[in-house]
Amino acid sequence: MAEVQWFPGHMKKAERMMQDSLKLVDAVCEIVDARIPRSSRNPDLDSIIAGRRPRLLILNRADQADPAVTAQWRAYYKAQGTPFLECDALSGRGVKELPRALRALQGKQGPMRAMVAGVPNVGKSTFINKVSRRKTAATSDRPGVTRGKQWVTVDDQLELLDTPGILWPKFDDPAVGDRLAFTGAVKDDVLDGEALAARLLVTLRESYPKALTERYKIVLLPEAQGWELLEACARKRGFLMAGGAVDTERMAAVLLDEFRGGKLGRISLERPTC
Ligand SMILES: Nc1nc2c(ncn2[C@@H]2O[C@H](COP(=O)(O)OP(=O)(O)O)[C@@H](O)[C@H]2O)c(=O)[nH]1
Ligand SMILES: [Mg+2]
Repeated sequence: MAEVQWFPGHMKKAERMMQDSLKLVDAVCEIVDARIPRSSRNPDLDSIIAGRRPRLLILNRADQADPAVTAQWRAYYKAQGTPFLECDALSGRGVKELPRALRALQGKQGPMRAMVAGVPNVGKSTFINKVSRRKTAATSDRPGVTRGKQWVTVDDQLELLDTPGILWPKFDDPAVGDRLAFTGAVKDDVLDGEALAARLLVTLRESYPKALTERYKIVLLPEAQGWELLEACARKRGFLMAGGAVDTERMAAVLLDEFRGGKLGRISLERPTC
């Protein structure tokens, strides 16, 4: 992961754009993925905001996260005094709390403007659409769709600025890069899908073995390597190539797709404690 050159020019541009836009807003909504609330926080956002604006943390995709783990995060943020909101932008659960939460953060009356920031594909545009009950912010199931600067009027009291998703140039911890890739924040075309899928299988064997055995009907030997698990899944699915070799490339794509699509159930890859 770390060796891949994947910090594209448009992300650098986006960082500059956010820096410039900061003076136009009263607050920043940082949207994170509830399945990876730590890894999906961009460390560069701290230096972009530099304490100049209050920040509301928004745990989106709560519908895909393990509810028991999300409860741990809730307790953790409360103990830390971190203002946060938990939601599911697809169904809209929790999003209507936004104006109230921003108001509490700000402690001021009158119209407010907030910038919505976050890594690619976390649900920024979907969230904005739900809050504003419009279809103005472009959404996509691929990272990197929002490119320009987009203001969306919610009502006469609130305006939101959609921003392109940004990542940061280097992951200090390769596990962070993996988690962002598992959940779809990093574009697939810069990744080795089979290696990634193999690592996802090892991760899931550790924390959600039942999800794996139920979906793919494989035996989870503790000593099996990730690629062996991937082969086992491919065999069970009948993904064979001419000559009889298992098509692990196809299985990798299917696994990542099914994981991201929630077919393996509600899974969280990070807890406040580890
Ligand atoms: N299950 C689920 N899917 C979501 C949620 N929020 C967004 N999505 C989906 O994730 C994909 C990316 O959303 P988008 O808003 O374009 O992400 P952005 O890149 O951060 O603007 C879309 O297919 C959305 O429908 C959510 O809370 N739950
Ligand atoms: Mg977007």
